[in-house]
Order: sequence, then C-alpha cells, then structure tokens
Amino acid sequence: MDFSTIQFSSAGGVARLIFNRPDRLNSFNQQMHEEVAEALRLIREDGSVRALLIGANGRGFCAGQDLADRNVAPDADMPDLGYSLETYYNPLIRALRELPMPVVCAVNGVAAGAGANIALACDIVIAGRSAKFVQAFAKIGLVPDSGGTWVLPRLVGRARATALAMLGEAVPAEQAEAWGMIWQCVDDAELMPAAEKLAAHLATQPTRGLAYIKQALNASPSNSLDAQLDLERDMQRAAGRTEDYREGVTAFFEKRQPTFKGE
Ligand code: T3D
Repeated sequence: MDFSTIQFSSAGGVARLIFNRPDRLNSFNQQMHEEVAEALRLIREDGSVRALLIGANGRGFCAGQDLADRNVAPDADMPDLGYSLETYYNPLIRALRELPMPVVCAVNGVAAGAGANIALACDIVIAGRSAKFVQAFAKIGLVPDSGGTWVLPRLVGRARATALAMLGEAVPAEQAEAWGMIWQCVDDAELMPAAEKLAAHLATQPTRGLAYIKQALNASPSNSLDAQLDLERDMQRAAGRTEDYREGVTAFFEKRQPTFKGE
C-alpha cells in the first residue's frame, strides 16, 4: 500500500508512524484509518521492529474525526457513528494497546477528540510545551471515545475526567504532565529529538519483557489483586524464560551493559 495520509518507515528497530494530513489538523478520514491499520499490521509482522514512535506533521497532532466527512444536513440520514467506532477507532485503540512493544507518542500540538485519546492509548506520551489535550466531544454532542472514558478517570481521577469530558476544556501539556496524564512535557524544539531518543533506547531493551509489562499494566485496572498476582506470576514465568533475562543477569554479574536482542 502506498501511504499518503501517514508517513511510515522503519529503521534501527524503531517504526515511525507520522500523521500526515496537516492541512486538516491530521484529523482522521477513512483512508487515514486504513493506512494506519495497514502500518500497524506491517509492524506486527516485522520481527525487527522493537518500538513504535507515533508523531504528526504540521501544527497539530490530531483533531480526531474529520468532521467534513459527516453529513448532518437536515435532509440527510444521520451517520452511524457506532459503525465508525466498531470498524475504525476501536480496532485502532486495541491494536495500540495490544502491540507487543512500547509505543511512544510525540504530541506536537493540539490533540482533540479521538486524537487526544489515541495519544493517551500509547504507552509513553511526550508533548511539546505548546501542545494541549481537548476532550472536544461534548461540544458537538458526543461522548469521549477511543477509550477516553476508560483511560481518563484512571489517569487523572474521576473528578477531573468528568469535568474535562463535560466541559471540553483544553489541558495544556504542562498541566497534563503535572496531573500524570502524560509522561513528560518538553520544549517544542526538543520534542522529536526526545521522542526519537526514547524510542531508540526502548528498541534496545528486552522487548518481550516490556511487552509482558504492558500486558500486565493493561490488565491491572479490571483485575483484583489476586488475579493480578496470578498474572504477574505468569508474566514473570514467561519473562524468566527469555534470552534477554539470561543476558540481563549475566551482564549484571559481569559488571557490563547488557545487550538485549528482544528474544
Ligand atoms: O464520527 C465518528 O466517526 C465518530 C468518532 C468520533 C471521534 C472524534 O474525534 S469526534 C470529535 C471530532 N473533533 C472535534 O470535535 C474537534 C474539532 N476541532 C476543534 O475543536 C478545534 O479545531 C481544535 C481544538 C482541534 C483546534 O482549535 P484551533 O483554534 O487551534 O484551530 P481551528 O481554527 O479551530 O481549526 C483549524 C482548521 O482545522 C479549521 O479549518 P479552517 O477554518 O481553517 O478552514 C477547522 O475547521 C479545521 N478542523 C479542526 N478540527 C477539525 C477540522 N476540520 C475537520 N474536522 C475536524 N475535526
């Protein structure tokens, strides 16, 4: 597939998926959904990829759904947004959460609607100081989607999640960092270098171990402590059988840096 709504490349164990509809604030249309889904499929099939970096071109990260694609004229049949979520947004969020490697998201400007929640579905989110996160849905009569109602209260607590969802007020990047909504806010000029450095570092780490960490953290919110202890046992058993665990312990005793192969 030739990509145009995204840029996609892979080198040094890092795949880069860059939203590329800057004239539409990188809002999603059907083609962009299809291209992102294809890129994620390629990543899953490429055994050499050990970290994914998501970013965006232009002044914004993503404004969610391209509203120009929604015909709400008085005489039009109202669109089935449930179909849109079932077909496009939900598989995208599931794919990001299930990808067995770290996903770093670099938020360069406004992240609104589904754009905000796609960013928050990633594993480590870094934002430029001028970026902001907007749960824009209520302003057009909609409900936060793309996992927003799940992830927001878990990240910032119910009180803030409710106000953000109902008021649609922007959260500046510094505030998002202070609230624990994202990992880090950096100067705009530092955003891509910092995100690249982080993704490159993660691509040298024990990939399967990181995937087990991700799986355990994903399961944690809906698990009891007992269930989570069982899961940790299973994840640890699997991690303890990786070559990277062998290398980590060996390197520790040899007082050298480990060389992880992601195996
Ligand atoms: O439909 C389904 O499939 C269901 C799933 C829905 C998922 C969703 O994401 S629903 C939520 C959709 N997104 C929004 O409601 C966000 C709408 N946009 C905004 O609130 C603001 O534009 C922003 C907060 C994102 C940015 O504000 P600002 O002041 O920086 O920029 P602006 O001037 O409002 O926007 C710049 C241009 O981008 C403008 O076009 P123009 O006037 O220069 O020709 C604006 O219309 C356009 N734009 C911004 N967001 C969208 C968009 N065009 C289409 N769709 C957008 N989402």
